[in-house]
Amino acid sequence: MKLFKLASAITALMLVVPAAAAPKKIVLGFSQIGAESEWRTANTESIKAAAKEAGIELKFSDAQQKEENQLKAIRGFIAQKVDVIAFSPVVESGWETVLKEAKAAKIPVILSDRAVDVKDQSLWVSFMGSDFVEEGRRAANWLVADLDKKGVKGDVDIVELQGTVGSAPAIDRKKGFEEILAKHPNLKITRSQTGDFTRAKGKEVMEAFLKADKNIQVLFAHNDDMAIGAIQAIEDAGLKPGKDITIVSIDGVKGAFEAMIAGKLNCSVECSPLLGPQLMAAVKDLVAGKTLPKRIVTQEGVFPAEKAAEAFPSRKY
Ligand code: GZL
Repeated sequence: MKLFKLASAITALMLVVPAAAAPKKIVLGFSQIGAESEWRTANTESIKAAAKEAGIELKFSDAQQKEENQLKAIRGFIAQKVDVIAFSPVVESGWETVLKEAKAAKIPVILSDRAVDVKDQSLWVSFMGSDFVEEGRRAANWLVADLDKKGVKGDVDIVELQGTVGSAPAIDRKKGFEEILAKHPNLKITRSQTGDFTRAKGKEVMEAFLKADKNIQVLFAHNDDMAIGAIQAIEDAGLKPGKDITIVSIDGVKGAFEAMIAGKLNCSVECSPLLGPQLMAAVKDLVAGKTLPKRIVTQEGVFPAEKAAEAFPSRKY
C-alpha cells in the first residue's frame, strides 16, 4: 500500500512541477563573403560544422563577394534579433553605419578572418584571424632565402597578383611582402594587379603579364587560387611554372599542395580557414557574459615544396 501511495505522490508532484525548460538555443547570424576560393569553401565548412557541433543555431548568408549583400544580411540579422553577429568583411571600409545599428540593437559583433577600418573600435567585440602582414613577410623571406640558395644575384623581376581591392588580406600581404623587399633593392615588383582571389581572374591577369613581359622570374600571388590560375597561363605560354618562373603564394589549400608535389608551385604560406571552433567558443563565452580578447591570432606555418608531400596527408583543408 505504501509503495502505491509513494508512486501516486511522485506522479502528483510531476504534474505540478513543470519539466525544466530546455535552455534557449544561441542564434548566430553569419555573413560570409562568398565562395571565391578553396580557402573560403573550407572556411564555410568549418563554421557550419562547428555551429552544429556547438548546438548553435546558425543563420548563414553568402554575399557573393558583394559588400551590399553583406550589409543587407547584417541588417536582416538585426531585424531577427539574433544573439550574436559575426562576419568576414569583403573590404575594410563602409561598415561604420551598420555596426552602429547593431550596437544600438545591443547585438555584439565578432569579426572573423578579416578586419574592418572603423574609428570606433567598440563597434566590434573581437577580431579572430591571421596576421596578413606577417604572411606577406613570410612569403618574401622564403623568396629571399630561395634566391640565395640558387645563387641568384642581380635584378629579379617579380609580378604580383593582388587579392580583392580594398580587402584586409590584399592590403596587408602586400605591405608585409614589400617591407622585406625594401631590404633587398635587387628584388623589384615590376607588375601588380588584382586577380580578386579567384583562379579565373588569376589566369587572365597572368596571361596579360606574360604577353607584356618576357623577363618574369617570380610570381607572388596573394592566394593559392590565383597562383593555380597563373600556373595554367604559364603552361599555355610554353613555360614551366615552378622552374622558369618561381611561384610563392598564400593559403596552403589542397590545390597548392598538389601543385607543389607536381613541381609547379614553390612555396605556400599557410593561412588557416579553420576558424569555426574558435568562433563558436567565442560566441558561447560572449553569451555567457565573458570578456573576449580584442584580437585572436590564428597560428600557422610556411610550406616550401620540399615539405609538401610529407605534410599533405595530414592537412585538414
Ligand atoms: C584570408 C582570406 C582570403 C584567402 C583567400 O584570411 O580572407 O580570402 O587568402 C580568400 O583565398 O578568398
